[in-house]
Amino acid sequence: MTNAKKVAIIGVFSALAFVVMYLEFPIFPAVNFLKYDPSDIMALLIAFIYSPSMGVLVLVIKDILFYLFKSGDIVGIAMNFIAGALFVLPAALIYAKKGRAREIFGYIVGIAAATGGMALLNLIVVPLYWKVPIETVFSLLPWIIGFNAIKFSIDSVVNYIIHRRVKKILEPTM
Ligand code: RBF
Repeated sequence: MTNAKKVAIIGVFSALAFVVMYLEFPIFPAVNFLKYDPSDIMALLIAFIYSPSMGVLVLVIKDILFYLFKSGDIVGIAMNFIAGALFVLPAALIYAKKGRAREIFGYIVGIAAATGGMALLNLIVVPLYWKVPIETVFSLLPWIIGFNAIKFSIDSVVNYIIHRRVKKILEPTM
């Protein structure tokens, strides 16, 4: 694929991801600072169809755009990016276009990496960010784990259903 095509594809999918990130909504009232949005699906599609690094680039660009145009909260955006990368990278690296069993294993590892990694990171970041005791975060841990497990399970199911069709649509440009 030419560089011009790569730039075009990354541009289109980053823009799509940025727009759908506005749909963000909390899943659990106890942790309403954690919001679900479908934007990581755009990155996962590109990571599956083209390459993991192109998928991460989509994450970077949509998060920079969302920071500049909507949130202004660098901590929230950084957490969103790290969670997305912890999920997309293992899932796409394990899948690497090799069949349904590897694909499903990739999702499981991605969900586990993002859920486990973000549980640890929240234990460190939330006490610093809101000056609350770490015990408070421990009591929220089931909700934090549940949020990430649900978020990335939804993304996995949607990607599983649509990525082959999206690939067919993009094939004429490949
Ligand atoms: N997003 C996640 O997908 N998983 C997380 O574990 C997570 N932890 C966050 C912790 C804090 C303190 C903040 C401020 C945000 C966190 N986010 C996380 C990002 C959040 O869900 C949302 O996408 C961003 O705040 C942008 O609105």
